Amino acid sequence: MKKRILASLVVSFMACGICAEEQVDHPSTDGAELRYKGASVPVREVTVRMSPGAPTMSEEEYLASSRIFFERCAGCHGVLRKGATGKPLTPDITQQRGTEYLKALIAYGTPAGMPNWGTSGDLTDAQIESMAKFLQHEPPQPPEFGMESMLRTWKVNVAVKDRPAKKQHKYDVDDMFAVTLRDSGQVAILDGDSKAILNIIETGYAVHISRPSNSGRYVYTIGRDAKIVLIDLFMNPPQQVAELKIGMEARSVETSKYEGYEDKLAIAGAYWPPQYVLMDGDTLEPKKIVSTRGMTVDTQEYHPEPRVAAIVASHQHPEFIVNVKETGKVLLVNYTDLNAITETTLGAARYLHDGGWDSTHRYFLTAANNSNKVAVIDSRDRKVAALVDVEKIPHPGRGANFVDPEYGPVWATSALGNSNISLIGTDPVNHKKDAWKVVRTLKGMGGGSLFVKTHPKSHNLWVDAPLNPDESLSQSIAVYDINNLEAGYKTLPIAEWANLGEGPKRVVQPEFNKAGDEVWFSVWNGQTQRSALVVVNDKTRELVKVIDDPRIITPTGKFNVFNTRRDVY
Ligand code: DHE
Repeated sequence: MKKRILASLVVSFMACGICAEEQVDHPSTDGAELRYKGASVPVREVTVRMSPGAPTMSEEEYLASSRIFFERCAGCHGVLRKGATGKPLTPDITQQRGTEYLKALIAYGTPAGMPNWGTSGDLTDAQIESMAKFLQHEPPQPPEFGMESMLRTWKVNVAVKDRPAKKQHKYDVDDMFAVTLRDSGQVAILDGDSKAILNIIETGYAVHISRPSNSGRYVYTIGRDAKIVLIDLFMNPPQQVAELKIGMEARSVETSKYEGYEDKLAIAGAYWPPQYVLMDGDTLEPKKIVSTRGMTVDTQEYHPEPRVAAIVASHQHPEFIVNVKETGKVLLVNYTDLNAITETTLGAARYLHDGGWDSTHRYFLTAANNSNKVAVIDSRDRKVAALVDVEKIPHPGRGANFVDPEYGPVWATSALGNSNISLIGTDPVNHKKDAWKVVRTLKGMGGGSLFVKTHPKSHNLWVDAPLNPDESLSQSIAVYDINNLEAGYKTLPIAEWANLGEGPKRVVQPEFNKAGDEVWFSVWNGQTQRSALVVVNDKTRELVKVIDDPRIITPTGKFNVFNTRRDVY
């Protein structure tokens, strides 16, 4: 039986970091990874697909179970249950296992990372029984999201001709910060110099990242609900001027940076449906939608749901570099002619996630976090320069570039799964024997790290650990002297400086100001608790300012306009 139902599953979007921690309590589960990946999927409409051979269940039961699946399981197992961080759960597998086996699996979890939903008290016996039956049916199919759906969501709120020709305020656009206010679905625009909040802008649900246009005038922001909001920083105060939804779930957005194409185009990648979309840079008008469905890089099997992870704009060619997570492929998407898009497909490794440029902006280094590798993409020669082995679950953000006193230019990544910071040599010309190898491993505070950062003017390497279960680590930052790496790190009690009272107070994502002399941290607390931004003097490592305005709700990523548009990190 196959029936399309607009079930309007209003799936409440739990704050993945915080709620997942409260819900998951399996002794052998990697807590940091689950806290990070176990986020709910904001899918609202599904098609019920009952399968022959599966235990009978009512449509109501099926829909209730699919709701639980999207809230708690899809982040790891994928919307179509084809497997991602979690194992595949398609009917050919689950029907063989049978109801009793699946009930035990869901109730007790596994040492490989599946949480114990039953013994933790998160799911009742009746819910577990339904889930065990539901998993033996075809996965519900969320709708596609093509041009017609997209155009229905497209709005230009301020026409290009009505936007100011020059900036209308005294602030330096290049030193502005776009700050993700994750759980309020907003972005705060702050002035880097005065630290004043210039505006709070409504964006998508559980907003994820922001990227400024090449000129710095515009900021593109994307929410987990795949809504892009375009912010014009020339306006006083900076304001939202256009919006578009490119699917039902997404994480990445970027804009064209190649000479002659500056500010012209934008691209966004979706988790669901698996596709990327090219848009007009100043209106967000969608121009081309390209599916990423296809074969996996290694086993060469079809994957129906390869999600789009990080996207960067090439400086070498008029191309976007698109990470396709589940197939482990990197696409070089040439945008010179939107009616004849060419894609160069590079085989890397699974599952591609985030990454950033080396200091020359020729090589894109990106984490394949399930393979424990960093793929090095040579954007000039359009090839994979190397697949570098690193330790468990690399997570660089955009990484950090500096000159190692012994090994020359390196790019650094920390990790979710262990406390090491891996330094990879990036200079195949003057340091050939060290290029594309881990040349040095620094011992960090602990696992659960997400982001590292430095700046060409800084001698410090800053490393967070927001997902470490030990609060003394997740609420602090580690800082290394790049000229004396062997001396190890010092910790700064950033959350303590913010003095916020109750809450998890995770210290996350260092980000420099334009001058490279101050570094900003988010103290990410619960939605109803006080959060803050903490600004530190990079040279003295002393506190400059705590920005604890009540409007700063659950801050996570911060994007300095100059450093982000020029890929300085
Ligand atoms: Fe992110 C970047 C996906 C959870 C904060 N995150 C990215 C990118 C991807 C991604 C694909 C790279 C975008 C790019 O460069 O184009 N993130 C995901 C997930 O799938 C995941 C694991 C679970 C989820 O359901 O979203 C996830 N991310 C988180 C968080 O829990 C974080 C810590 C807090 C939050 O805001 O939700 C978080 N992700 C960030 C930040 C960046 C990011 C701050 C950008 C870092 C940068 O410096 O560029």
